[in-house]
Amino acid sequence: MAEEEKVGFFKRLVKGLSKTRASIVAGFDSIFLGYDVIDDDFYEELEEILIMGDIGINATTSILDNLKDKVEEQHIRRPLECKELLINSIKEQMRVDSTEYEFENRKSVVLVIGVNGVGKTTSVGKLAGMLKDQGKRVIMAAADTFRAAAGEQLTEWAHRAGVEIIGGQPGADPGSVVFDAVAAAKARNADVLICDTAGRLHNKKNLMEELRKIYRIIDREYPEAYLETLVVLDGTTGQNALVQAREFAEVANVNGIILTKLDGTAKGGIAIAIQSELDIPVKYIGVGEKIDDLQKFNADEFVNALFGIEEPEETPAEEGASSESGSEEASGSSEKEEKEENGGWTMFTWAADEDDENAYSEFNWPD
Ligand SMILES: Nc1nc2c(ncn2[C@@H]2O[C@H](COP(=O)(O)OP(=O)(O)OP(=O)(O)O)[C@@H](O)[C@H]2O)c(=O)[nH]1
Ligand SMILES: [Mg+2]
Repeated sequence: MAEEEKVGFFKRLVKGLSKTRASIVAGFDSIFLGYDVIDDDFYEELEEILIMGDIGINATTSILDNLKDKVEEQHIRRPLECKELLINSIKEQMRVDSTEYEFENRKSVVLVIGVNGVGKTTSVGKLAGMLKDQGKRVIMAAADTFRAAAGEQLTEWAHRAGVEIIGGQPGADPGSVVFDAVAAAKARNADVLICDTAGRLHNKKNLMEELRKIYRIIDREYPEAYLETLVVLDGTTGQNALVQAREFAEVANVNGIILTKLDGTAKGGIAIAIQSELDIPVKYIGVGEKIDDLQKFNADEFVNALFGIEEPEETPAEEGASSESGSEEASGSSEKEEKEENGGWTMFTWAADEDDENAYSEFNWPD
């Protein structure tokens, strides 16, 4: 993947959050420099800034309560001293435990859900690229059979990421696609199977039924796989994203959030609201439309970027931790498209490796 894109993560994040930051930072400057002592007016204005930054009323209230306690405990009087306290306590609240990414290292199925246009397909593509770069064998399932162009869109992402894709004809049962994709994942010994789903405006009952069906198939056909359900939310929609997260959490066992479009929003604070009100971690953020514009959520960097705090310095050598495995020859893959008839519906597959003669043969839809 584009080596010239090696701009530091923090810098890209800062760029992505520039609109959110501008509104919060201006407010912070005015109160942390404008007030000499911490008093009720100060707290009130701080509250307003946090709410305007879309951090949400509940989250803001708990953040402020926590801050007030600490200020009292530590006998802090000057606003600038409590700025650091405030930011540190938000960071603490936002930290995502590394066990939350367990699915990346297990045989897993990742189900990506969310309403229309939030960035599901794009995120599936980016996530596949990220995992592929880590040396994982990834298969995508195009289980959005609702929209005719959805399969093509995901196929393009499969090409970009250099991974394989299983799909069905428009109108096919999404469950049948998942069934075939599971069969393929097992046959190919895939590490991660990522399923894109339809984002049409579901009513809750339809959504529940569809998800239940998909879960049942995964459960029955692939019980050994670790199941991860990620809800994609559009960061530009602010509080509405929070409402969606809550609704999905009611019908599915949601393990995490992918928060997209943070490059074009003044509402990045919503990440904090989701974490504090729903207790669902934001695991990834989307900061653009390109394949490497998906980042693992990093509380320190995110909060620093949101509040306009300069990182001490970008550590010149990142201890080689992140990208080592990514440089494995990912580009030598060849493209091979084929169509296979299968019990009345067409399955399209795309094999990343020409040498892998082990491509799919027949997978039979049950009953
Ligand atoms: N700027 C920006 N655009 C994004 C990001 N993620 C997705 N998009 C754009 O959002 C639009 C919708 O993305 P899709 O991935 O098609 O969304 P979807 O949820 O799959 O949509 P449906 O399948 O129609 O429900 C596309 O134009 C994407 O390029 C992001 O992080 N930043
Ligand atoms: Mg889509």
